[in-house]
Amino acid sequence: MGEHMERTLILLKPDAVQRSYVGEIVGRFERKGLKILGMKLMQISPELAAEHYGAHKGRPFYDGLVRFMTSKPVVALALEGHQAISVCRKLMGATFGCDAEPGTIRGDFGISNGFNLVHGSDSPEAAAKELELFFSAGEVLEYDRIDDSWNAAE
Ligand code: DAT
Ligand code: MG
Repeated sequence: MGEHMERTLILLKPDAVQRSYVGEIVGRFERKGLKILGMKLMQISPELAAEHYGAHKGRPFYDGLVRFMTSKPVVALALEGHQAISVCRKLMGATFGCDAEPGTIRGDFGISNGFNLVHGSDSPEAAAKELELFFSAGEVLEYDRIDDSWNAAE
């Protein structure tokens, strides 16, 4: 990976899948220039949800968040790109749909606080931990893409 290349874990939450926004949301990340290294539809177990959201344990919204995230399938994405973590967070928008700016995923498609369509890692440390939680080694592929050079930092 180049100097400023990063990887991040994105989850299309159960509301995104139920509301048929998978293609639209994956397309936004893809068109921005992020490279899909891993992608799968999966059901999150209570144990995985607890590990993933461990930092929020004890918060008033925690139980509802785990119930929501385990209620229906999600799509997990491993994305790579120049400054991928902050770029993806910008594409996602503010946490609550009612605050998120139009033009962002949350700002365009949701109005709820809890049902906010997407998760994105918020630091390199979180990304490394989360990618390992959601993907096994063989599920994240390294490959050349024809437009890689156009999405480089230079
Ligand atoms: P983000 O997903 O933007 O990183 P976060 O990590 O602070 O936000 O919170 C994780 C998720 O928990 C968030 O996507 C939605 C839910 N959540 C956070 N605060 C909440 C609240 N006050 N009420 C309901 N849900 C909340
Ligand atoms: Mg977060």
